[in-house]
Amino acid sequence: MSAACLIVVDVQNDFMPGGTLAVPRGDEVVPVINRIAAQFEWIVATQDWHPRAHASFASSHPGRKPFETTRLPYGEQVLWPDHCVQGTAGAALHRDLAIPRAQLIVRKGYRPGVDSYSAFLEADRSTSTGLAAWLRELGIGRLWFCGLATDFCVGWSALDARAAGFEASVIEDACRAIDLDGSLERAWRELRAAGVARARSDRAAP
Ligand code: VGL
Ligand code: ZN
Repeated sequence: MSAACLIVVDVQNDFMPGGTLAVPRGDEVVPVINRIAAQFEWIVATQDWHPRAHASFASSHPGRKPFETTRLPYGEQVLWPDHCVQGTAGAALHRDLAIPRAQLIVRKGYRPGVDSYSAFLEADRSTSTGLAAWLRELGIGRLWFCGLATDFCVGWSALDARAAGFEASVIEDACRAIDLDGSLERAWRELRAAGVARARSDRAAP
């Protein structure tokens, strides 16, 4: 049987209560993830990692406000408050996140004009982060997803994982959602349709 890997998505200060793009109760995932991570041999973390004035920031579009949408060359884009700017304290992983054995950190969204919710494919839907090939090279076939936010970076990553041929589960109580205009319900519907399992942390084990 193929190996399993825990994918810890965007557990960063700007997504925590008090951060610039706070996910409600986002900090509650930290102790849950720490508990799960102790059981996994393979762990990957992701970090949203935007340059200043990134195209996904409302502040880069005069007259536009956070949480509105706009069209970029690759399609529809939600405009966010400035968040996870490269090298800032807001972009750092939460200080209590305890995943010392994580082997790889994937940074995404670092091209000025392209967002990337997914850990696998950027929002242009064609530029690869290289993660799928890295996992395959190591014989990893089963992925468990946790972190922030369920309906954006976690959900998109799990969908792309399935599309790339991995088994994928989202650990519901190790995630929290932004829930913008029904995005959480939509995400769960798409995840189920794609064959992504919905799991609880007490059952999450490699
Ligand atoms: C995320 C919105 C913008 C996420 C990242 O981590 O879910 N959401 N950038
Ligand atoms: Zn972002």
